[in-house]
Amino acid sequence: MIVLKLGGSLITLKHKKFSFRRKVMERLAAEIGDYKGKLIIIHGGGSFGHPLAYEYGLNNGYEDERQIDGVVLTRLAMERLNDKVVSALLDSGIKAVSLQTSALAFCRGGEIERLNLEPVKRFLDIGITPVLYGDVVLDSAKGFCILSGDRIAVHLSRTLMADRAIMAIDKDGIFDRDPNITKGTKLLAEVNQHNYQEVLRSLGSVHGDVTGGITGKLRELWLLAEDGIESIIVNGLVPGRLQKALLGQEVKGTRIRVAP
Ligand code: IP8
Repeated sequence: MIVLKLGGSLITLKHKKFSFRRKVMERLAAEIGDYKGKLIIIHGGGSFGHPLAYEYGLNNGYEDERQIDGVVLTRLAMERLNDKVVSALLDSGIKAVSLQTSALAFCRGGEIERLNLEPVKRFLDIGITPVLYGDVVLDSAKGFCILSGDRIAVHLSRTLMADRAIMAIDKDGIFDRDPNITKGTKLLAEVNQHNYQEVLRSLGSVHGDVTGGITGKLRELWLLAEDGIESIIVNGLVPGRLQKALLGQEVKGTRIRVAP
């Protein structure tokens, strides 16, 4: 079984509120359709979830009642994005079903406390691809929090013992330094126990994403690697890369694993 995360910046235009990249999603759906094994798909929030979550300070948890508008609007925006993703998958012949993440997942202090795996497993068992997404969820310490799609992908990969995880984003992978700031950066083919700390240091903190951007992603994936599950980050904007990754073929990207 493969866990696939479709990044929010890949399927939406991150800096234009509520802009879905329909053509990109249609092509990705066609590439996904070529993989015939069991699959769980999770997608991020992009310009549907992040601007609202940021505007209402949702990741700080419950501070004042004005945030409640933010909670309901963010939930609605994520439902709308999810509907577009699932519709594109169905149009491409993938038997996919949406699972409302905020009804399955509960957090404590931003960490997953409980995630009801039952629907995920049972849909998989009957040959249906469950689709979850980064969402605003209830938090027993903070009231609510933003649960990132990356964290869900890692949690599901670990608890359901995925063969591997694939993160499709809008970049080629992880670079030796932040390519948004520095010129002449080099793509890292692999992050392993020998370079992990150094890569983390050189990336620093990335702004504009309430769930931590590429640094947050790498931290999550490293935890997974330590549990023996390999992941790969590939550029979903380049036709064919996601398909190759799904089929287990050699592909440009960054692998995250504990090297033998
Ligand atoms: O884009 C966050 O999920 P992510 C979802 O995977 C929201 O970090 C609601 C901002």
